[in-house]
Amino acid sequence: MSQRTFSIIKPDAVKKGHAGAILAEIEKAGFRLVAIKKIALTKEQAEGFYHVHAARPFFGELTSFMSSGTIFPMVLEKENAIADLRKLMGATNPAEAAEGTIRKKFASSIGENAIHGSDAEDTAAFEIGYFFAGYELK
Ligand code: 3AN
Repeated sequence: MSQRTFSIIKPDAVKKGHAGAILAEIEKAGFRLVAIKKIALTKEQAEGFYHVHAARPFFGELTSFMSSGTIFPMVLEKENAIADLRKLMGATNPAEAAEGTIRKKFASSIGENAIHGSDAEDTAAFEIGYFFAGYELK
């Protein structure tokens, strides 16, 4: 059954001019692009998005980075989308990411790691709703 997930091309990848190449990888892997936006977050908006990580030691660094420049939030659809996108992204730390993954190709560090992908159905639903209204999802 088809499933939706949420992803962000992060500021490091956008600044380096990798947004198009990352989108191409995603489409090549069979995802349908349901919706996409080009925006920049305020620090408060980044804190709201990452509220589950509020107690983590890297929360300040993470939310400063995610509000440091343009991002492309998007909604993607395919069978098994959540798990398959995580596989395509590779490990959080690019040094541990498998060959052929987006983070292996485009990420520079554990913090500046090119792409976000939802890790479960409930987080995907929250994250899609944080950035997109129902009428934007077709
Ligand atoms: P993932 O994005 O692979 O699901 P999480 O959920 O463990 O990883 O972490 C959320 C985000 O927080 C990561 N994408 C990464 O940008 C950042 N992050 C995780 N661990 C660290 C760390 N040790 N130092 C800085 N940033 C981190």
